Amino acid sequence: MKKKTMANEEVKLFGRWASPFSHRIQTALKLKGIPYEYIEEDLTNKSPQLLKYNPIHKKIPVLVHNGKPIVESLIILKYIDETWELFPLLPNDPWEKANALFWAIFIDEKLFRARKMALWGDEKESKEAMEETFECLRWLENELKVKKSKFFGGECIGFVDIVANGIGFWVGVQEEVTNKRMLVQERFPLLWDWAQDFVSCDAVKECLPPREKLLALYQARV
Ligand SMILES: N[C@@H](CCC(=O)N[C@@H](CS)C(=O)NCC(=O)O)C(=O)O
Repeated sequence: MKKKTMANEEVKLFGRWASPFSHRIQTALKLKGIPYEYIEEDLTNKSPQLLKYNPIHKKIPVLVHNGKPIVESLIILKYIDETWELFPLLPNDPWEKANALFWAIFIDEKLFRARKMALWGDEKESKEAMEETFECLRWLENELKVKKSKFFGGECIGFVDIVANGIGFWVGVQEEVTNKRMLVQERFPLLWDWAQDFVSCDAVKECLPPREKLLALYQARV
């Protein structure tokens, strides 16, 4: 049974300012109006608490709800949605829900890998991966066309929109650093508009990392 936020609930988020995975959780908590304590992790020197709560992957984000850890951003998002009913992220209808989960996994597995290789791989890898990235973006463009809505979640942002934050914000910074264009407006007009709308949402905007700081981080990496 879904429950309302109780005053004595303790919610902690272990995250990293530059991480789109952390940003997903911050956005969801913001949309649902859940107060939480944010703990910034130094990923070059992980805290004993992070290693205790996520001993297998040793990654952020980790949500700790009343002392119980939840790891992996998609699982955390689903947990948040099932725990706090305000501002539902996943649809109620079982098929619609399965469809949203499909696209979320598609973004994380297929698109994320291709995008990463296209951006940071060697010349040959990057060329092939760029084609795969375009194909993935075409699928997402098509999904928006089929849905005929502003967001993947409908008229308000939902689960898939939050998961696609890498396309909504991070990709623009990465494109600037690597000089590789992915989200080209002429090729993906609906997705391009979606990205503008996505970053304009208050709950999204308020948790985004400062662009210049992120740019400097990627520039140092290149
Ligand atoms: N599949 C994970 C990915 C999380 C992830 O990659 N986190 C990175 C930061 S962006 C991390 O903690 N890296 C630390 C490491 O790999 O040692 C999720 O969805 O939560």
